[in-house]
Amino acid sequence: MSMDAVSDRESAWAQRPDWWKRAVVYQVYPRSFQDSDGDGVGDLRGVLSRLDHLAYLGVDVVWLSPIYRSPHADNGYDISDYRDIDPLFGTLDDLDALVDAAHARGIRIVMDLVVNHTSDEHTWFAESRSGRDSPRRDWYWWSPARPGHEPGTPGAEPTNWESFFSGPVWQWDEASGEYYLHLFDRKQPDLNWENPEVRHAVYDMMRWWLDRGIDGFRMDVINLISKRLPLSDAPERPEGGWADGSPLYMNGPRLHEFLQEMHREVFAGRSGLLTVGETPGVTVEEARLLTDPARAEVDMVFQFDHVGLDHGPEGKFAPQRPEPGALAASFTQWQDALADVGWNSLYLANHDQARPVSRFGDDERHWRESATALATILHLQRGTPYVYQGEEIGMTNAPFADIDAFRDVESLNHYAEAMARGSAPADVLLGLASMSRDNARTPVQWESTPTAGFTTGEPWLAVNPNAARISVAAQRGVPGSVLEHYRALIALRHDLDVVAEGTFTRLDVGDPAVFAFVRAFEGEELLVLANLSSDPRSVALAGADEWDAAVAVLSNVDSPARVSEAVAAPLAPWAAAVWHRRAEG
Ligand code: ISL
Repeated sequence: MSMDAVSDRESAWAQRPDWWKRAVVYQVYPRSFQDSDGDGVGDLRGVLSRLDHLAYLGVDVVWLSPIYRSPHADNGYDISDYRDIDPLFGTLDDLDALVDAAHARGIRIVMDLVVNHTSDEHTWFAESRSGRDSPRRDWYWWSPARPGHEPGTPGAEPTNWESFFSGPVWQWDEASGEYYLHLFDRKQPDLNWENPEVRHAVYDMMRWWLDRGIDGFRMDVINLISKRLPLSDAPERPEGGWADGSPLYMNGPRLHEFLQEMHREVFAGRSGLLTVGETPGVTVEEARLLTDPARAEVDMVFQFDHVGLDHGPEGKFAPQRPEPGALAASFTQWQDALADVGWNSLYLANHDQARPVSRFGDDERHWRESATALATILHLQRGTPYVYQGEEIGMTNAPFADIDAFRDVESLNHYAEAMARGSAPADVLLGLASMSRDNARTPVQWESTPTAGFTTGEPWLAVNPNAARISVAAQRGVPGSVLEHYRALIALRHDLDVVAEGTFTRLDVGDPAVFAFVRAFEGEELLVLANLSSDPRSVALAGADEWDAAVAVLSNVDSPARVSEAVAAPLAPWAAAVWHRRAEG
């Protein structure tokens, strides 16, 4: 293509309301990205200093995890002031400088929007808590004790729901004589979205940020904002204990109404933005409604099916290895479900998920191959891919051996509860080591030094010792490295319309562990073949020789350039290869 044609395409895409179909988003978890002042915690100036890495990678959008004022009970997902930056991360001026510098490189900045709950240290909550007649009392969920129970004693909680972070969702407030609801930690009280004043305060804050120049929002647990009323008990679990209240607070009756109102109040008349809802427990039916452009709710959502594949019957912290093939089947279901309406977010990693190369790949025997195979199948699906910091160099889980090594509130609460129940510490630690969110939060490995170039001080969470082997410095410019593979995948999305816009069709090649699919758009086709297992796998590809004129565009192993030859022998463990062709004429 000529340079003129390239820039025509660029500007045509830039005008489109669905520009994000061609975009790749990079998630920065600022606390662990880059420290600029030696306090051991990453900060905004640190992010600014690493923008060149993001430009090198080629990403279009950065999603910043929360940097607002916060007591950091949940690393910033507990906000005490929505209109200021936490001093740990810098100042509003630092943020403006970062936004300007990113924009100068053609990178948009999306902020995290955490409005299902605030911190208990937010002034809204302080006022709400100040007394039952406070004008802000019903900005949150307050409730008296269960009838017939002594307030503040076990069993007196208004409902029997279990918190995401262990224990009950209700906290007794002695001073005002009622309980408040917190689906997460007790320092994260839920806002009452039934109250229009709450909603309009949130919309006002969102407009304030957009006016400041940010380019959209990743909306934290946005499908929890509408609760089923009146709040009531969930069915008991057979084994007793706290019950799963999620059917009573997820995807509630007013969710779509609230999001449509938000869209009208905040996004209407603005362009070039990205909105993505984080929606645990979302079904394909709900996702179609949430992301149908005609309904004007959000551009896309994060669904959770594939990241639950390794949760065991006793939950996330008792994981089990999914069948090879489970991941491909789950992705295929979502590709098919959103084929005609809506849009997928494509992710394997974020700050809440243990590292995908350790969970779904093989970080011992086939580290490079499995990291690049997982990247290939993710980025070449139909949807918008998200790269989580460190994923682009194949960062792995960390060798956590002791409870003192963990920092995450979810892990610490889980451990405390398991100890109170009398579980064996070694068993609990094993579950945490493989599934704790802290696996995702170890500092980015920039260099092969003890603090990995992250800080000159003591890192808030230990650097993974494998920084000696796995780092940006060791991979940049090295052909075949994980980093260069990600760069190539991102470039493919920018260069080929079929990646951004093509339909998705899974091919049955006789083995569920082989993820084979075709993307097609206006006479252009892409074939992706990936062995998602640590064994060689045979491929029965009908009409393989019809692909022989196709060009091999990317592969993570040495493999024949022609499709028919590539499938003549079994695919090597975690081999992934991509071919492209255009129709004749
Ligand atoms: O990681 C999880 C627990 O295993 C998820 O259930 C997670 O809590 C859920 O996806 C919601 O996550 C979001 O909201 C939380 C915050 O702790 C997470 O970091 C955030 O991504 C509360 O704000």
